[in-house]
Amino acid sequence: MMASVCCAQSLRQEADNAGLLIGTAVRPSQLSEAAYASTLAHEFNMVEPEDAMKWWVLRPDATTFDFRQGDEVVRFAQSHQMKIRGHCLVWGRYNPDWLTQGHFTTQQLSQLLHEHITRVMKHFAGQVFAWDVVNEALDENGNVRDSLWYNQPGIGLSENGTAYIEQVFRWAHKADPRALLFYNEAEGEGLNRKSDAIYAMVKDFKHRGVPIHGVGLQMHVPNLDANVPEIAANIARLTALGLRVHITELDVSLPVDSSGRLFPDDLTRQAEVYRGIVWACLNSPGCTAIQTWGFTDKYSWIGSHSRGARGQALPFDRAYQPKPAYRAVLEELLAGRLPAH
Ligand code: 9MR
Repeated sequence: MMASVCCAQSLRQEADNAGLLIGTAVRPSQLSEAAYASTLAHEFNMVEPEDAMKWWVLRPDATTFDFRQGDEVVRFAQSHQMKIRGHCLVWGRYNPDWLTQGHFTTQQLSQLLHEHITRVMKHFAGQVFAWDVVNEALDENGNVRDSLWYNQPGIGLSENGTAYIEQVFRWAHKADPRALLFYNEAEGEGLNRKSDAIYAMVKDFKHRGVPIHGVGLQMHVPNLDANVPEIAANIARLTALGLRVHITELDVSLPVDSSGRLFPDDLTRQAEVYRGIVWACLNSPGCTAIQTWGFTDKYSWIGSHSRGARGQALPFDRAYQPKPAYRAVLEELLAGRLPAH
């Protein structure tokens, strides 16, 4: 008989039982809000700073490291026995102006990036157990994106495909040999040209001994249409390489009308998308974490990003009440992992 949702205590407890990390992105400024903090600590066993460990927060200028916001997240997590995922050391977007407009040479950029990775990882060593080392480096065709770090002007490995990515994984491993190192990507969750390119890259890295331990599948679902069999197949091929998969940024945004109202049945359809994704992860032993990109509709990047056209993407509503999506996740966690076959 299926276990009943009535008696489950929290996502966290059921995830612990299922041997899964259940995490969410957090913003330190919200940790002082009682409902935010208590829901977070009760429901999740892992956190990831949504922005607090990015260049634009950590690096006010070329010589300063400001760890205050990151440390705040670490303190909260430690006082509630939660794991901490770090995000992200290398990303071609959202870098501070002093960096993007500094006219640095490749050699200077290489030094800056090496120093950044080393200082940040050493600062959080023993606290952050896994890092998104590189975020969103590939385009929709699977080509390496033009970026500051690759070829504009890059760190000295431009036109060498994934060589700059390999280089930063090597630096990261040296900085904190105990940290799990992830490549994190958007829109490569199912089977497509981008996910094929991710697969080819990490397979090559594994075969040549480049230190990489996992792939983060972001899983921002914009159209209530996640292809669960494809996602499961992609997770299966990645984990077959001996890599972990983390679902890193799950949210399922819904269209809202001009008065902010949802269309009928969309909360139920949203719940089924959440259910399918949790099922796909639980069905694969190498998929060890599921993380949502925020947890309450009160705070989510979707609203401003879509200029109000979409929203309500997360498992808790604006008043921290669980939505059908929450119940679907809980039910799947209660069902647990499928027996290995
Ligand atoms: O949700 C994040 C938002 O608060 C930031 O302004 C933005 C830029 O740093 O990044 C958002 O998070 C992104 C994540 O870091 C990488 N994947 C896509 C996420 C949504 O844009």
